[in-house]
Amino acid sequence: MKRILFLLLLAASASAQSYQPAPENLEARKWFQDARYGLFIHWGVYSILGDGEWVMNNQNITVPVYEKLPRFFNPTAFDAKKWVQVAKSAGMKYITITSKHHDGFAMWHSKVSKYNIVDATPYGKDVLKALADECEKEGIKLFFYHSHLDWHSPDYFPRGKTGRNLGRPESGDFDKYLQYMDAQLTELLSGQYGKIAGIWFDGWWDQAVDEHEKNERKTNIDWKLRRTYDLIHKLQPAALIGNNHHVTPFEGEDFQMFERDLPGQNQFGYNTSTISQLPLETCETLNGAWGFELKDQRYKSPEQIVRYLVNAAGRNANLLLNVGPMPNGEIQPEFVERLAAAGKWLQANGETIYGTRGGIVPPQDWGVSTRKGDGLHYFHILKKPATSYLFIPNVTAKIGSIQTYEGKKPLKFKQQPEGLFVYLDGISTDNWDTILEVRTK
Ligand code: FHN
Repeated sequence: MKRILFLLLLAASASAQSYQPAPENLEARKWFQDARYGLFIHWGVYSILGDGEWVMNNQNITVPVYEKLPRFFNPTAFDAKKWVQVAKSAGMKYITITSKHHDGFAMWHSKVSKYNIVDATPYGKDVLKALADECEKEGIKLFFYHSHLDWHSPDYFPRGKTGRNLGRPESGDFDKYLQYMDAQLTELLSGQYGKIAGIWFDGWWDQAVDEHEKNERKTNIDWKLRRTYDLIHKLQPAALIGNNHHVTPFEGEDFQMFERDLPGQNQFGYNTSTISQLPLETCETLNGAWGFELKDQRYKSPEQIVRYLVNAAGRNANLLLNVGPMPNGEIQPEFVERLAAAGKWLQANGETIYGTRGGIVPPQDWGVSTRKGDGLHYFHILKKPATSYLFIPNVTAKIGSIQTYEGKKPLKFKQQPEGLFVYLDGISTDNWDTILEVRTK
């Protein structure tokens, strides 16, 4: 506890200054952008109920009743090796797993609360530790998703928009809650879990001021975010901080995320923020749910997965694709098969995705482009164009050659002041993604 207080003090004095990412942090940002594809895992005791990770709030399950769940949580089929292999054969380079979701349950052996997988379940093992060790062995980087919002802690008070009918007293010490959160993060970042690629925060929005719904209970909350961010960077300077607060990034954050939308889109009302200069990531579900939902059959096809990934890369963003493992610890076969099929596509075409940045051509009706270094570009035709050629306006870079990525068939093109014409004669554009390899002079 002394060490934590000392680190908090250090972090507090750093908070006054503007954030200067450490060299290793800048290096990690580059790695992150090169990686382009990660596996999101929402897993907790809620999986037992097969009704998603919001079940506690949605069914108004009070704290003492919800606390029975850990007693049934015995995921004997959990195998970190298998999980990491699922990510690897999908072509993913990192895993982001829920260390604590909104239900407040710690999926590691926390020393500051008994409400954790080792002390409160018959399983009694630290799954994050097993996963961290396996990731390290297999060269997969590991992020922790950590919820600011907590439906279990009595000190999470004043409450936000959610978790209001869970039987907690109408009092609490928010500062104490923040210290508890920082103490838990310190546990995760103090080396026992190795080098952590980053912390993926969520739940800040629970108490954020909503312009459309002015509400006094949501004001005057100081989350002391800089204190927490500085603490993280102090413990592990390379750890990337992202916060799914649905607004423009705050000082101290290292990447920006978009939930269930490509950067620039806002289908669900979450993503009203501007696109920053930070590395970008979009997260999406493989079926319709984050945590395990027994009845959810809305699986995305391998083709949809590939197109989403390509669309993200073309907008300079990573894709973090989610699975919600079952309460026995297995990732359901419907997920595994689809991920592996999309992974096959990546084996053949990954070069046009990994290590790329958003391309010289902004997203078009027919698809997107990615860029590798300065002279090499990929045009990804995701939708059969209406004409036998592509017309791309405002291409200022001087095009040297264009050929198909598969089979290296040279294509005719014409560059005029109004734009670039690429003639597609003799090539099929009916594929998941028809890739053209373009060199600029
Ligand atoms: O409430 C969460 C939800 O459960 C899930 O974790 C997603 C993942 O992006 N984020 C929140 C909603 O913004």
